[in-house]
Amino acid sequence: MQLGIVGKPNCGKSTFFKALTLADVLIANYPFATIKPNTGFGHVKVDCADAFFKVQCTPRFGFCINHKRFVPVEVIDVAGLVPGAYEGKGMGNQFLDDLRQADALVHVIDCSGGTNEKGEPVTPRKL
Ligand SMILES: Nc1nc2c(ncn2[C@@H]2O[C@H](COP(=O)(O)OP(=O)(O)O)[C@@H](O)[C@H]2O)c(=O)[nH]1
Ligand SMILES: [Mg+2]
Repeated sequence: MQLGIVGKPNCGKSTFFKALTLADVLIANYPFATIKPNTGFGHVKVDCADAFFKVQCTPRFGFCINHKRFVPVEVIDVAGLVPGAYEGKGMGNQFLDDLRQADALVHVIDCSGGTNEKGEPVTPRKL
């Protein structure tokens, strides 16, 4: 299963990706720090059926520790989306190509308003 991370530039997509995968990626306060997509694996922790059988399983994918199964999920972190991308602005539609394979998308949102639609840092909105 592949999960795609989407959102405007400079909103924290690579930060979220790094937290999920522990991969060492460039995180920077300017738009389009990520140009080539980053891919890595995160794990979803679920109860394993091996507890019922009172054995320790050895799964082919991911791993199992103390009856907790860590199911691998591939994550892909791409360049940001800007207005006019369809006309070739920013990274154009290239990021859509990178994301096409994903089974699900996670939309990262900058709730602080500290980044404008082009990914440039601006004064955060007062709440
Ligand atoms: N205040 C704040 N800054 C964040 C948060 N997540 C990321 N950042 C900062 O936002 C900037 C852009 O982060 P990055 O992950 O490179 O964004 P991307 O362009 O969407 O991949 C960096 O300076 C990060 O340190 C957050 O939750 N809170
Ligand atoms: Mg990034």
